Amino acid sequence: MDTNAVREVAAAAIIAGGRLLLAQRVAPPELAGMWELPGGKIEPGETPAQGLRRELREELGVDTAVGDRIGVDVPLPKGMVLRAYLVSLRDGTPTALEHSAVRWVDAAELAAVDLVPNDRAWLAELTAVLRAG
Ligand code: 523
Repeated sequence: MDTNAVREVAAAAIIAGGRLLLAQRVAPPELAGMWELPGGKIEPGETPAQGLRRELREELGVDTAVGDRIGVDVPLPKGMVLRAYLVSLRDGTPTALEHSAVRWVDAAELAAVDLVPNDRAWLAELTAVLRAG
């Protein structure tokens, strides 16, 4: 593995009908119970879009199309970076296969939800997309 490569964690802003899909984390203990944009680590050899589609199949059982980036890069420990992408559903109903629950939120609900700290960096952009849709 190229140890100099920046490892990306990709997160999906899945928006449909004016609502954003959130998933409730089960681990680690400090994040368990909080809500996040689903996603995960991009593996070596994957494009971010390929890796994010794989993560969403594994975590939610859905087929998706990955679109544009949204919001800032969020630095993570160990030289990793967290990035958000606009994603649309192509097939399937999101199911919590690796989370404790999934839920769809509108802009007002998003403002009130217990979002993981990193994902709060995207609140303004997510709210703008939800209000536009
Ligand atoms: N985040 C995060 N927000 C967010 C995601 C998808 C991930 O802050 N929306 C953070 C949480 C972890 C790191 O990014 O510090 C890796 O995310 P994780 O654990 O969801 O990635 P996986 O599923 O690829 O990790 P492994 O279980 O270790 O394979």
